[in-house]
Amino acid sequence: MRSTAVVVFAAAVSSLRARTAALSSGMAEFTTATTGRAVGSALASWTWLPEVNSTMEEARRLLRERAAVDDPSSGVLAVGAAAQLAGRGTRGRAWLGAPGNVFLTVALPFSELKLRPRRLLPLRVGTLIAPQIASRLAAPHGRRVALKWPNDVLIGEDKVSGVLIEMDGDDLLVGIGVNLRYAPDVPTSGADRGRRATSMSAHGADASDGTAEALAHAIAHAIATWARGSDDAPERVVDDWSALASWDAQLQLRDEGTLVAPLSLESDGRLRVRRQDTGQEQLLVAEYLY
Ligand code: BT5
Repeated sequence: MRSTAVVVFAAAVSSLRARTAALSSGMAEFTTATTGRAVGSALASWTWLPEVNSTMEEARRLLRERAAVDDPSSGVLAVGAAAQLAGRGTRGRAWLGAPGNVFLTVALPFSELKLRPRRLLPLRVGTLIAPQIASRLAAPHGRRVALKWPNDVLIGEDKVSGVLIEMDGDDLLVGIGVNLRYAPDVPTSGADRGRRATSMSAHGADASDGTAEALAHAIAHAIATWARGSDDAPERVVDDWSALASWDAQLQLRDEGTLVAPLSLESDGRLRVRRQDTGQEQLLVAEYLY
């Protein structure tokens, strides 16, 4: 096993030299320029592509390929791309982006995840992404990174990252977009309206060539490492999430347009809010497929 890893690593090393310099974490486990196995890593497979329609579809394709060769080691598969042509958000909304940003999907074997209740998963994912973003910003900005329920990442009031979760057979596909270099103009009306976007580079992050791949890999590695020992206590997820949450930012219920103020996170991942129109409390459930 180990010698295979060394051979793969050696073969890939020359083309990787420039990029590995930028990798901050999990570097020793980063094995190939295009696709490969990170032996000994929590990430069973890492692929980086120049351009895709959506990393969600690429993840599905790679999972199918893996099943076809009857690869006995399932484990966490991740695929990122330098450019994404048809990125999507939840409920058919579009995810905008340009090269220099992060487009990533991490496929987790669902039945192996021990965290219960499963509704806490998207919240845990948010707590794994936010520190990866905060640690790369210029010092004062890192403290302004916050989570908006369930797992958007904000800098101040503006969205820097979004997460889309889908199921594919037994795999949970976690799609992550991060505005590293570029913040798109988000529509202010229509079905795709949303809060203002911002980028990490606008807050002092290095967004030079190679950094998107390094950040994508670091996020995938953090999620895979968590998944390997995912018997998280629910209280810990609730505490971690609550510590990072943006409690001051009001949320707008998409369908009704009503503003609500977040109050607390329930132990099953639902968010308790107060409606601005009636003053009544309400529990929000994230729309995920489980
Ligand atoms: C999300 O949806 O925030 C999930 C985004 C997931 C994107 C990743 S990229 C890799 C993977 N492959 C994919 O095809 N998708 C995933 P939602 O909460 O529905 O937010 C979408 C809304 O955010 C849009 O309707 C816009 O209002 C706004 N938006 C679009 N692009 C944005 C961006 N780059 N930054 C901030 N806001 C954006």
